[in-house]
Amino acid sequence: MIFAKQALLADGWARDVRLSIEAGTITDAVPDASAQLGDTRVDTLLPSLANLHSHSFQRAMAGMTEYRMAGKDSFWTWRDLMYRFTAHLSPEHIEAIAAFVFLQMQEAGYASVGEFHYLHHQPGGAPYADLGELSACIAAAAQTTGIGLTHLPVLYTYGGAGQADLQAGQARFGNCVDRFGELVARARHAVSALPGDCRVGIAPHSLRATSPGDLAAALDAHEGGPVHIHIAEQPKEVADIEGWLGARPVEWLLANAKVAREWCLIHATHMTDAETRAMAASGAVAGLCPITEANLGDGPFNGPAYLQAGGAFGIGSDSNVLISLTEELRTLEYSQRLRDVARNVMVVGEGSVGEVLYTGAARGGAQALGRKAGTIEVGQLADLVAIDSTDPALVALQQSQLLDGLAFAAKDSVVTDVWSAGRHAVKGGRHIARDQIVARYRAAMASLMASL
Ligand code: NGQ
Ligand code: ZN
Repeated sequence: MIFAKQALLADGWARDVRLSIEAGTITDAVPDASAQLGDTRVDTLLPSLANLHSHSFQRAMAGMTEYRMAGKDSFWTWRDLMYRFTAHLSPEHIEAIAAFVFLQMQEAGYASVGEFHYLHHQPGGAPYADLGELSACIAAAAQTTGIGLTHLPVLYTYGGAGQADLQAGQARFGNCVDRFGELVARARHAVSALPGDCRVGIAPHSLRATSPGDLAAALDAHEGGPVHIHIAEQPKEVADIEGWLGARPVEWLLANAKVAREWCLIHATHMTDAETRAMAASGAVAGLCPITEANLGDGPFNGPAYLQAGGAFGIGSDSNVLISLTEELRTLEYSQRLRDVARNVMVVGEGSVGEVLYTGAARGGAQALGRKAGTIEVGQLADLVAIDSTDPALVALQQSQLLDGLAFAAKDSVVTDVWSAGRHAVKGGRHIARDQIVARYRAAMASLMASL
C-alpha cells in the first residue's frame, strides 16, 4: 500500500490517498484515508511518465560530439560520428549502458521506456548466432532495473531515400523484411522472460531507411502492438522524401499507411499546418524529444496548431545526451516561446502549462508504449512517481501550481520514488540497484575507451 499526502488522480487532486496495488495494477485509490502501519508513505504522488523514445547506447557518447569541426556541423555530421562509435560496442557494453540509462530514467521519474533498437548485428554486419542477441541485452537491462520496457526492434534496410545501399557505418542495423520478421520473433522470445507489462512493438526506422513495399510488408506481418517511426526531423529528409515519393514525409505516411492510435511518429518537426492537423486527427502520438531536438539542431515542433487540433504527444530522450524529465518538459515549452516570442504557448485557451505538458505526456507516453497507464485510477498499471513538494524548489507553490513548479522551477532531484507496474525501483531518490549498475557501467566505459 502507498499512502500519499496528496495525489493527482484521474479526476484531479486529492488529499490523503491510500493506494492498493495487486500484480502491478492499481486496485483501489481512496482519498481522505488514514495511513496504516506498513504503508509506504510519500508526499505527492503523480502518474509517472513513459520515456517513449530512446537509443540507449548513444548515452555513452554524450559530450563527445560538441566540438566544432571546420566547415558546418549538422545533424548529418553528428550521425557520422555516432555511426563510427557504434563499431566499438560489444554486447556487454550495450547491456551495461542500457542498464545505466534505464536507471537514470527511473531516477528522473520515468517508469517505462520505448527502446528504439537498431543495433542488431556484429561490427561489419554479420548476424550474431542468435539474431536477437542484442535485443536480449536490452531485455536483460530492463530486468536488472525493473523499468517497464516496450522493446521496438527496428527495420533498417536502406542507406537513404530511394532505396540507396546501406553505408558501411550502417552495417550493424541492416535487415530485409524477412529477416526482420525472424528478429522480431527472437525479440519477443527475449522479452517474454520479463514481467507481463513489458512488450514488443516494431519500428520501421524512417521512410528513408525503408521502402513503400517493405513498409507495407512489415506492417502486414505485424502481430499488433506499437508502431514507431522517425519522421520529418530534418529539412533535408523532408526534401529527399518529397523528391523520391512526391509528398512530404508525414503527408505521405498518412496517405499510405493506416496510421492510428498505436502509432508513434517520432519528432514530426517539419510539418505544414495541414499535415499537423491531419496527424492530430489520426490519433497517433507525436514522440517529441525536446533536448535531443535542440542538441541536434532539428527545429521546434508545430505545437500550437497540433494542440489546437487535439493531437496526442509524449516525451522521449532519444540520444540521451542528457536524461532529465523536468528539462524535457521545459525545453519543449521554451522552444515554442523562443520561436513565437511569446509566453505560455503549449496550452489551448487558458490553463497551467505544466499541467498540460505533464498530464498530456503521461497519457500520450503510455499510449505510445502500449501500457495501460498515464493516470492514477483503478485498473491502470501502477506506473507512479512521488515528488517532494516540501523541496525548496516547490515549497511556496499551491497544489494547482505544483506541475508548473516541476516543469519550470525544479530539478529531477525532487523525485523520491518510482514504481514501474508496482515495482518499487527508486527509493529516497536512489535506484535500489544503483551501486552495482553504476560499477558495471564504469567498467564497460573503461573497456570501451580502451578500444576507441
Ligand atoms: C537514430 N537519430 O536512429 O539514432 C537517428 C540517426 C539515422 C535521430 N534521428 C540515425 N535523431 O538517422 O539513420
Ligand atoms: Zn531517434
